[in-house]
Amino acid sequence: TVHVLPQTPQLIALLTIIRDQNTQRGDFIFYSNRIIRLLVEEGLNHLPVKEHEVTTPLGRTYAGVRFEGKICGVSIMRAGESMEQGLRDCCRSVRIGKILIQRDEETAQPKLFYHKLPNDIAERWVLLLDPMNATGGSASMAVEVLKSKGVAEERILFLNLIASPEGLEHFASKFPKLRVITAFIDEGLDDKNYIVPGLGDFGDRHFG
Ligand code: HSX
Ligand code: HSX
Repeated sequence: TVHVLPQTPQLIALLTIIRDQNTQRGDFIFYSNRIIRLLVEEGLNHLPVKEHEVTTPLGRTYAGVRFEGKICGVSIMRAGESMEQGLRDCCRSVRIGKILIQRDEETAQPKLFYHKLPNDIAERWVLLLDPMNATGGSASMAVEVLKSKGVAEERILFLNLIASPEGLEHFASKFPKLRVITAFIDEGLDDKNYIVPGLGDFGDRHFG
């Protein structure tokens, strides 16, 4: 299932800055981090909480909730690494796994090079991080890696900034129980399988 962040004027303003070809790296990082924070908070909203009561300084009780599960971020290198700080800003000592997948720009086919994941990952909620979901090929390869480590589809939340309709369809048909949280769904893909209007290569704009 796909959850799109509320299209508030604030979010659209942030997206406008990072899509602008004249935005320089410092601003690109700062403003994309603000969107990433929103994605992480929205992702956390999808995790189950238990009832939890506290006493306030006024001696009154408050019947609240708390999250008791364990989570793990998994970034798809290189662009996904740009989302790690935003995750850490919300979850201070979160574990982070890495999957290195590179898309062949001639064929748009993803290739898996490396992965390193915490060994108890199957017991965790996984926040999969990649800012762009174009054909969906790279992210679905990452999901296959996670599934091979025993992570259930319903425990994976894929956080991404810009998705194409093609990428989302690919995901929905292959992994119906997986949740995708995206900030924006773009028009589609160009003949090189780049998202349009998009923002260019996220990894290049963030890392140089
Ligand atoms: C970009 O290509 C993104 O960060 C993803 O890792 C990938 C998206 O392309 P696709 O595999 O969805 O077509 O570097
Ligand atoms: C891209 O995926 C290019 O092929 C890059 O070499 C690879 C990783 O890019 P990024 O994650 O740094 O954007 O499509």
